[in-house]
Amino acid sequence: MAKISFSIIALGISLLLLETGAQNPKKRLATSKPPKGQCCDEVRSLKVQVANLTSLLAELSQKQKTDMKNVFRQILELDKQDQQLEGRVTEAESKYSEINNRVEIMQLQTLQSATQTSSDAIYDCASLYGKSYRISGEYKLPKDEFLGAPELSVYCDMETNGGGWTLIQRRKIGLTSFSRDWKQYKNGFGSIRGDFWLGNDHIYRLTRQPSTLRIELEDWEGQTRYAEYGFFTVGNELNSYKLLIANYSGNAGDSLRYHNNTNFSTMNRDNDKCVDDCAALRKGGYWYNCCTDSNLNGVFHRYGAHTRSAEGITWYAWHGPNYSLKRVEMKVRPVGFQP
Ligand SMILES: [Ca+2]
Repeated sequence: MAKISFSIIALGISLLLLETGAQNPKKRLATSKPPKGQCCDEVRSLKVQVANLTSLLAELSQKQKTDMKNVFRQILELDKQDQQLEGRVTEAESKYSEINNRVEIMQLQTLQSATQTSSDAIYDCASLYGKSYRISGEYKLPKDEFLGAPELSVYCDMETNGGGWTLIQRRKIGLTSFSRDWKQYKNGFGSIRGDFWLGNDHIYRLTRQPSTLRIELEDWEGQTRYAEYGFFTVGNELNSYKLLIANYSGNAGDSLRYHNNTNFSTMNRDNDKCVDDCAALRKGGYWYNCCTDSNLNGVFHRYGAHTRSAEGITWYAWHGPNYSLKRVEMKVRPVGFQP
């Protein structure tokens, strides 16, 4: 405010100088001592001008005060509006979070009711069997939005020991390499009608319900054996797909017990319980301990016997560490499945 007043005064003075200078420049230059009457007239006129300017200044100063008041009032008004807007935003935010909460509760309720009425939903080959699909072959499981699981092609065994089995692994042709990295074992690889690994994420999804694992083996002489585990579950990726099995039955011998409670390892992820790198030595992805009592994702050796190393598709309890099996199938089914 002081600054503005000062500028106005300066303006007034310069106007005054300009006016007196411009009014009679010749006269001033020409006569250094003007006559008495003329001098008094000039003083009078200057006085009038000063008075006029003073009143103008007072007027301007008054106007400025009013303007400042108005500006101040406007600022207060804006501030009030701002507070109101802020209040509305807070209100909207709390409403949004409330709606979010309700959506979460609804999702949980839907998930629970879906689990309760599991006879309607299709989770695996057992669900399909329950819907009277009785022919073994390739089926599509619908995507599971709650688990974030995409649509999935599976092979269903609808015949063995009552059917309803979802295959998680098969070895029979021998052209697909099983020496793969973590990501490939995570997502799965191979052909669902030939040799494949379903994928650790999918196996995790399938074994979220209490599950049975059945392993079927065949040697190059055409003999078959099986091992069944009444309890089978695989952790999620954060838990390195840790294997938990129990309740063995069968005629192949229990060559998975040694791998119980171990994490999954691949060529680029050594999670085994050994100073050695088992996945590299055994050339597969598996729940390696230190290292194997079975190696179902090992190297396919035609005609079984091999002496190079214990890298074949082995089940020690049946054919030992140097005999690669001709055929393997690993399959899961919910515990308490009724054919
Ligand atoms: Ca190791």
